[in-house]
Amino acid sequence: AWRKYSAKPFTQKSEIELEFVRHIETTLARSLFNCDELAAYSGIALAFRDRLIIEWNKTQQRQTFADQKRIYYLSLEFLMGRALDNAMLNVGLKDVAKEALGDLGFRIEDVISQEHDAALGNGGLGRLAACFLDSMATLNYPAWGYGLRYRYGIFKQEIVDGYQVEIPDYWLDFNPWEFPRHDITVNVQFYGTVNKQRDTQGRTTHIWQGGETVQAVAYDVPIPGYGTPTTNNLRLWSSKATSGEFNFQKFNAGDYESAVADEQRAETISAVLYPNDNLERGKELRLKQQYFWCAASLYDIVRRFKKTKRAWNEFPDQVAIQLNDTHPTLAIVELQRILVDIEVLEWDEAWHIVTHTFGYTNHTVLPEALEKWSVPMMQNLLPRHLQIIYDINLFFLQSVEKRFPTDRDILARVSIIEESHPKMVRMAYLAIIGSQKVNGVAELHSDLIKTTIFKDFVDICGPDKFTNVTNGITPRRWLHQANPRLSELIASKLGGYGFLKDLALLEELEDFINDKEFRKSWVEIKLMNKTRLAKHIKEATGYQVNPNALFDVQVKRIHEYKRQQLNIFGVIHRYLAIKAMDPKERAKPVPRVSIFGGKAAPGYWMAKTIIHLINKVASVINNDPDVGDLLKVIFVADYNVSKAEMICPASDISEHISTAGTEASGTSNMKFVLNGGLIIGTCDGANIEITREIGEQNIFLFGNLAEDVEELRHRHYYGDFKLDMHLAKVFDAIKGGMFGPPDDFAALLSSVESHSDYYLVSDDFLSYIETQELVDEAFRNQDEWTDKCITSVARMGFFSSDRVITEYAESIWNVEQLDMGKEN
Ligand code: 26V
Repeated sequence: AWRKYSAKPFTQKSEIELEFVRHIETTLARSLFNCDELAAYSGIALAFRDRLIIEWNKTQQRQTFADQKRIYYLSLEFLMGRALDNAMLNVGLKDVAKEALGDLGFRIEDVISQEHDAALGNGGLGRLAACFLDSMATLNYPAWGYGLRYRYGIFKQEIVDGYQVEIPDYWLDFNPWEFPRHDITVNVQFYGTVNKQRDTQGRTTHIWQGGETVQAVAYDVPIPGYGTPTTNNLRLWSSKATSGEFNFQKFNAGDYESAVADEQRAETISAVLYPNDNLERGKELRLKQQYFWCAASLYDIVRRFKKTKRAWNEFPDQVAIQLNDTHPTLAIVELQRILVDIEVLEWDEAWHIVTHTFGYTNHTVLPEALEKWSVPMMQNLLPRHLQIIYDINLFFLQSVEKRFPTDRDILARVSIIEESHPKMVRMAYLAIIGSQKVNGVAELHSDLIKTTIFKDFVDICGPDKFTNVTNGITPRRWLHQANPRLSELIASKLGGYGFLKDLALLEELEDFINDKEFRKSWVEIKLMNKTRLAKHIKEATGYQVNPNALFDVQVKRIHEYKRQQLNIFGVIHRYLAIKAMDPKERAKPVPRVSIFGGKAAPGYWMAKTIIHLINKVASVINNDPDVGDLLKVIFVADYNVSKAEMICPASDISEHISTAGTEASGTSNMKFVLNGGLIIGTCDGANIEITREIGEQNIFLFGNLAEDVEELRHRHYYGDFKLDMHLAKVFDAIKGGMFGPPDDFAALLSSVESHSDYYLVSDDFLSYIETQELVDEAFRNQDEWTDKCITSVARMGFFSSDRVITEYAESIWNVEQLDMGKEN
């Protein structure tokens, strides 16, 4: 009987208009006569949200009914960006919405750009999680994301006098995409003590008592798949003081201030995203965030499993939990605790379940990023978990000792506990021991972890535990949404948008490589995208750049290993060369715009120095009348997902130039190539596989190889170091004050000159500038350049996150797609 009342999704313009007006007038209580773009955004977002909710509810019912194994993706970061455009495209109604908005007097682009980015992530790791959610929904996998609902996402970056300034990102003012579930809460315990007790059967049990309790409240975000009714759920936990007697007592006792302080302390847990990437600092609040989120998520997952009334040994057949880096490793310990302490399973039975449930993805080999928590801190905050970790370690080390009785050092090397002062818990080791599979994110990276940081574990656990799943990106956001014109052009040749669901279909584009009209449109689209970026640059920086120049882009977090310093030194080299030219010669070089963007972690001084140098160099070069259009340097402030959507389609060449062996994968490299840009890069991360797919004639590779890095560093360390002569001239210019007080950059130069050049900037400099000359050369021949671009796009099918998710599902999760029958 309820059926006839159930809500229906709209499909037509008139219906969208009706819903839009209804929301403006009633939900928002505004008059249509003062409906500005922000209100229009709110109205259309609410209309689409309603539509998502219907599919979302149905999806949850369908998945419960199907009763299959589910995927739980645990990530401290989900770098989602904007949701409206994605929602409109995924349900296939953007064109209709555009018309409807047009009727009401709005341009859809202006409305879309009112939305605040959901920026709950630092960079690659968080964006990967977002792409995975998109692919899991699109492929109809029953999957949930679990994360934290930070009140402040990654900070906003402003550039003041050439320096980065951080502004808090308060993004929750109006967020139509989240649904508070005040009825879904979990109490999470911290601190306290552990007492042993004997139960009725004479067994020892552990009771974790006292301490404080914080409440986790669920906020749900619908994740629509593309061209499917599947709308999955992203559940973000928000922290709040428990509404229990504790506060109430204090309150009644007249201790109002302290009750409020408790409240605020609890809310602090989910207040802010840590803005470091690749640097672990061991702060207690971060550990609290991790446990809070793991405990709430595990409780939720177990609760859902228990509803099925299955036996515990079926848990791994119903639940696959993927750990996005080591940040959620405590989930392993928490599940063991639930099974042993609360559900009173035997240790071995519980551990079997745990180790068949989890998978762990490693995203970095940088030693400073590997998480370790001090034992005393963990003892204080999570006393029972520390005991369990010690027990896991004990049983593990016993098994290792049995197998390697003669290896004296192996136990100390692989112990979860590092015997330092203070002792430390090595989270990656715990994650490996507690998981059934461990994967890296590109072939080189997966090989490297097996031969370096996790070598002993390959010997102990066998090679089958370690595997590779090369990263990918969702073509929905990174082609169709970011570059609608290119997507449309491709669709016109391929007979529809099927490639958005099966990116390998792009290979048919090679058939059109000699199609004149097609090539012409291709080139026009690139120019339009560059013009759009030039307009943004003009508005944001005041600098005018020529859209016909070669756009050379490096946008990513600022880090020494990513080597933005190599790029800016190269720019200075180019500038000096132009200055040294006879004015008549200056017609020769290819005009270039060097575009940088990216945030530095607030405490990372060297990264901030690099930003400062880029901005100083920009102001000198951009104002030098000798240079004109030949060279411009731009720093785009506050690089984020939305800016990436504008920048990726507008590059001719982009830079992925990390020291070989340091960038696990990289994913922006894929975004740029998919949008018809070429890349200059080192033999690192996914660059290697991109080369394999698109062909080495279509990429500009340079620099030393990963296998040579150790040897080079070793040599530097023992004094065998000579600064590259071209780089020396660049340094002389900086030291001579060409870009402001040289002291400002002294530490940066000396990291190369006198501190053994750990990132091999000098070693790769010559190769870099020579390769940049090859880029110029190639760009002069626009026809050949276009050949390379089209061929590359045609061969990028492999890098769809749909392929990635399929690999995870088949080789790690053992999860099936939901059969959508006729509906799909
Ligand atoms: C580490 C830490 C350390 C503790 C403080 C907070 C924090 C936040 C994030 C991280 C993770 C850093 C690892 C990371 O982002 N890796 C990137 O992952 C991308 C997706 O796999 C990959 O493409 C990049 O190459 C890799 O750097």
